[in-house]
Amino acid sequence: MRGIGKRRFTGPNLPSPIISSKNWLRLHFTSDGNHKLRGFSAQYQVKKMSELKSRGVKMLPSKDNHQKISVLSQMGVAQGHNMCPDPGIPERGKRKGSDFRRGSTVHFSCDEGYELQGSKSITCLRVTDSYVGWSDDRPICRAPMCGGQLRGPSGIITSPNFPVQYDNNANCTWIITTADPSKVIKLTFEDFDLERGYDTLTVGDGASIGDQKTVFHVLSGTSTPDLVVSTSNQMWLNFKTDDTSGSLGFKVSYEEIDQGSCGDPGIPAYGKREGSGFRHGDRLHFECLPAFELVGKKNITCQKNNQWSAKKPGCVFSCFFNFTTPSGILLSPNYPQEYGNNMHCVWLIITKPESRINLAFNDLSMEKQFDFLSVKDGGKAESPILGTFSGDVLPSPITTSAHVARLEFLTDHTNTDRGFNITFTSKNKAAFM
Ligand SMILES: [Ca+2]
Ligand SMILES: [Ca+2]
Repeated sequence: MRGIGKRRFTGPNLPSPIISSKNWLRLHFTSDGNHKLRGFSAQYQVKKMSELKSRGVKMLPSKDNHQKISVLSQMGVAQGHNMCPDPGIPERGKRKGSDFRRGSTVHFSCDEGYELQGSKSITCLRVTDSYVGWSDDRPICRAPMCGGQLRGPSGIITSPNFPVQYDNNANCTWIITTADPSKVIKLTFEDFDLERGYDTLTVGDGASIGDQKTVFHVLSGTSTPDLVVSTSNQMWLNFKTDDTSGSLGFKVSYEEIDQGSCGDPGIPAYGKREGSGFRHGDRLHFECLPAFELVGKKNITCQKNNQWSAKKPGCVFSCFFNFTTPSGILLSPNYPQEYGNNMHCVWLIITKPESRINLAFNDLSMEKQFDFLSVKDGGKAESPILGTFSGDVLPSPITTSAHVARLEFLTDHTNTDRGFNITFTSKNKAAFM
């Protein structure tokens, strides 16, 4: 029997069953600090070597109960000594063939823009007298590997394997050239998550890859500009990773636009924009909706090098605000991103006399027992408490007895969460009778 040595499994693909070559098998599970997924479940069984004969690691079990081999169970394999288990369909791909009987072959292909890695066809083979198994694993479909020459008018570039973790020691270079030589290239960031400080995407003007004078940005972590516009009809991208720790990677889209423009940077969530020109010298002015604070620059200008003078600002819910509107929305600061540590926020809702306030919770997720939201029936710190909330159980709606409500949000010095999203409305007292 072939020894299996060390094998590593990652991503969503179910590995074939594994048979140890000795009387022991060690599993080692490693995870990094990013992203939580379901994990894995596996079963094991001990069998005499004589029962297994040869053929190594790709065996699959039959229904024959007294001769079952270790099998990974999550997909629920259908077994029979003449039938292989359903090999499934690769994500972003297709399978031709649904006959899984011994001797039959199924074929795989990938959606456009993805490459097949593994076997294009697999055959259900007899492994021993009582076992049949596929000749290989189901292949995977992944984003085109690394780099290339791309042409306009538009397209998408992703890190290798996206949306699965990228490889270590990658060094990929893309050059984009417009189809219309009088135009320039606009690059927009859709997804971006690289190991901060160690894995980078460098974006530069023209086609002199690596030329420091042409570099617009060296990007890492999760922060990106709103967009990047070239000054010529070409732009280059270089993706480099070190030898440990991967991440999700990136997805950017490009499009050719007219010369002399910085491109549309968008409007911040919970904000508004004045000015609609994106050409050299044009200025945009941003404001946030009531109760939101502007973080960043109020005004940005389109510069001669086709770049905005700054990113568009963000609008973050204020930690203190008095609402005087009959209805509105109340969010934890930074919602739906995580709130901060050591916060003590106070919001008052003051509606028309002779009315009552109703609070409906759309979302609530806080560190249980350490971060709290309390709702008080009145405007004072010592007003009676209608409810105190923590954790992630969505509370039922609350109604005050009069026209003033006070909400207080307290967080401790560690661990944050998404926070809350509450809609308030008010009605005449008579409407509640
Ligand atoms: Ca890395
Ligand atoms: Ca906390």
